[in-house]
Amino acid sequence: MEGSVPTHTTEREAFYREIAPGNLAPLWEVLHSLVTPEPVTPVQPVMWKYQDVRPFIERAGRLITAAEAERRVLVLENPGLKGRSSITHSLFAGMQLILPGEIARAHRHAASALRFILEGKGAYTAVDGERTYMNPGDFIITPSWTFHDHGNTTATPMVWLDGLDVPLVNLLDTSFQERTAAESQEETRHPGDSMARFGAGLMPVDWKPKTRTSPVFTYPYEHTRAALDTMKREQDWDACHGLKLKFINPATGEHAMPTIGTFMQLLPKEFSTAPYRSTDSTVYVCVEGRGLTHVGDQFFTWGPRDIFVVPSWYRHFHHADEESVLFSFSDRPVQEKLDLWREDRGNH
Ligand code: 1HN
Repeated sequence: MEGSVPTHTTEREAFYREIAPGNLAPLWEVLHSLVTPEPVTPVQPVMWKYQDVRPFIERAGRLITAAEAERRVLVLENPGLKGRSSITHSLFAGMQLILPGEIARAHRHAASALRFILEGKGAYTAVDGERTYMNPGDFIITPSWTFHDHGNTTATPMVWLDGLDVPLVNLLDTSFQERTAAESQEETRHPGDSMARFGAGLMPVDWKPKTRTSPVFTYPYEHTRAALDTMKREQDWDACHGLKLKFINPATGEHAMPTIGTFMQLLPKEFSTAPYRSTDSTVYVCVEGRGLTHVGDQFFTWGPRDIFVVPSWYRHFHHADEESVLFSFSDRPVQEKLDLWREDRGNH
């Protein structure tokens, strides 16, 4: 398997040319790059500092309306995947701006989306007739094929990170999308309804899930931060992760979304994680604190709202200069379901 490419001879080259018009090709010429001993990814380690991107977001706000753009999003495109609107092989990420008074019209698509709120307070996103008012650090889900629209009724801009499984959906040729006739969907439930039904360790007694996505579509930072704060008192730090939680679907105990795994981790001040790698290329967002991540041959020094990528199977470690909180997401649930996910904790 790890052998080299067979020798090229004029006879062989002639043979390859002869079979090509019949849509045939020799496997032995490409086998070594098709089946590699370990992951070989075009995804590159990369970071976007919020302070560098923010002025461009503001300019986009003057250049085009949310109405004309449908979604005013600057794509975070991995330099290893140019022209493919992807941050990793399977995932899209972008920064969305919605200005005071604007709405982003209702639509739905096969792709699942997450919103991770970076800046602003109090604009809403509506999913299936229920509005959620957004605050920094909140993680919000738009499940596959649910109508959603966003609106900013506050006096300040709102910026969030969108994470979608669009590249995966398109790899599988399973994309559908449609709009509603009305720009905004009617409110059919009160804000907080899904949290009350499913987010308090309870659920309606005869409720049966219809999809694999969490029925709690909002995970307020307040709750997440309080959980980390309480847990950190025990000081049982994982060598590779500090204190790391995954967002779950309370109805199943599985990941909150079927295609995108989402996590929040706390690193205490001056903690260095042990080197770690896993097969799911991961997008990180610093929520609080300051620190650095070593990945590949790079050091990323991060602070609040900075975003960086750790590609599949790249060994990396984090160091926190201050107590830090990192949100992250990847296609780990897909890999797990297909029995493909692997990690390497060194000896930890
Ligand atoms: C989308 O529908 C939204 O609904 C955001 O806010 C980003 C990126 C690619 C495709 C669809 C949204 C998107 C998107």
